[in-house]
Amino acid sequence: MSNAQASHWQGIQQVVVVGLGITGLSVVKHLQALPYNLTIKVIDTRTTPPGLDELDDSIATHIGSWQAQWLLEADLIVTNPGIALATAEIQAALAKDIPVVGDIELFAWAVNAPVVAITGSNGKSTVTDLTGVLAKAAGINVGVGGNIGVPALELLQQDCELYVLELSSFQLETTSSLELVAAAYLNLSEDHMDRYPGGMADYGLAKQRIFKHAQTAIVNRDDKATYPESAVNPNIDTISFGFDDVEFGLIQMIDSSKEKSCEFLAKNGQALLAVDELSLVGRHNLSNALVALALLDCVGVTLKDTFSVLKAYAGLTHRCQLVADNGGVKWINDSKATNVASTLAALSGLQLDGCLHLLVGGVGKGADFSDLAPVLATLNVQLHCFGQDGDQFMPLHPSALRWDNIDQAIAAIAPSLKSGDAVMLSPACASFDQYRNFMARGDAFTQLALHYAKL
Ligand code: UMA
Ligand code: ADP
Repeated sequence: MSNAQASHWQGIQQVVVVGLGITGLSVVKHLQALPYNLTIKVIDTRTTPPGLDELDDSIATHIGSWQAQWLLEADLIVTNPGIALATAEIQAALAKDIPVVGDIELFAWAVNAPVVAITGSNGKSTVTDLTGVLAKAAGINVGVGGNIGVPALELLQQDCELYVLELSSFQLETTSSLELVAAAYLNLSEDHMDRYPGGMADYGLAKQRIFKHAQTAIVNRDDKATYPESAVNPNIDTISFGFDDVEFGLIQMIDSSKEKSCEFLAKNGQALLAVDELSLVGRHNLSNALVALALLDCVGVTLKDTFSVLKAYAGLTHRCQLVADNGGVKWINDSKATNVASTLAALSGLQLDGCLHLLVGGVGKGADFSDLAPVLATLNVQLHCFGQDGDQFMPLHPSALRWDNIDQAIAAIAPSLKSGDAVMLSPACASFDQYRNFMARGDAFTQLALHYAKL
């Protein structure tokens, strides 16, 4: 460990980890492996927090409520991204100048290799995964993690040459010193309004933190909110992506092998790869591919070494995933669409001959769903509203029907399905009212799709 890394731990003896889950567990393991003989305590306000069984007996735990005294005695507090800094108990500690950080800040204190990171409201996981897959194709020993589901601190054990991190606004709130070779900010649209009382301004400010110690910002030409504010980092370089022919973009040119004009992914007007050779579906995924290429360009990867793998990459599960196609009826799992913009992206990529049965609802997180109405008005759609906030979707389209859950909706839809129709779960909401997470919701939909597709 370097002197600079050790300096972060000077004067720290008592560390309180708030929130277990996979993040809290990774933090405890990281702290235990440090050479400082720290006293570690864990607080989780849940009565049966995930990961409790995996803690060893040397860790003091307080479960089911807050333990304000422990927080006020701490030299350092490490919070799970699910804990808002605005929480009264955390504010009381901050008022006493006790530092509060997240797992990504601890990662920043320890990492010894280049890091690139991705934030934005939609597309983070796809870009993060794709960047990792392409880096691997170029022969790099790469670690991929963060909000995508592998805690960043766990990656350090792999001793990688490059780290690719997906960072949520929650994680960025508690990150101050992460040095990045490149930071991509994909887009900003309404999400997590229940966590940000100051609305979009607060949400956007949290995301801007990704640029604080980044050399290069990768930004969206169609979304000015993704550009670094000079107060955050006045010296940062900027590379943009978008659908015109500037920097990372798209160009139209004759493909000699096909003897016709085709669209190409391009860098500075030079063709990289024909769009029709990609397996990824939807215009939003062209942006995602351009960002992954821009990130890899920043770390010195020869882009053409990644093209054969980029062509074959078909995306992650639960994102506009075709899970059954039976008798011309398509069943599409887009469970990861947890906000309005991602559902709009899924709708914009659809080409159907028949009726779209769209399943929406769950936990709305304080969002305004009205932007869906004008798009739904242009489609041959039957809207099915379910879950805790299903009522909020009912005024969006005259066809709207109300169901308790997707099981009930699909049982009613299935008998009338005809060739050319599609059933799509793209709920624009979080899943926590009825499922453990969006994966469990997507798996439940897939099971129903496979069951009814067989009948
Ligand atoms: N919680 C409490 N009391 C506590 C601790 C947590 O009520 O004392 C609640 C939180 O309010 C939150 C949940 O528990 O609702 C989060 O805890 P968790 O055990 O699920 O957390 P982890 O397993 O550590 O998962 C976290 C991220 N979760 C959140 O940010 C809410 C995961 O992102 C991430 O993959 C993981 O760390 C690894 O980095 C999930 C997510 O939903 C997928 N992220 C949001 C999103 O993508 O929209 C930001
Ligand atoms: P995130 O990790 O930011 O939630 P994902 O890659 O998991 O992003 O995709 C989540 C949802 O957003 C999916 O439903 C997908 O169809 C949609 N999506 C993916 N990329 C984009 C993009 N660049 N712009 C808008 N929507 C997108």
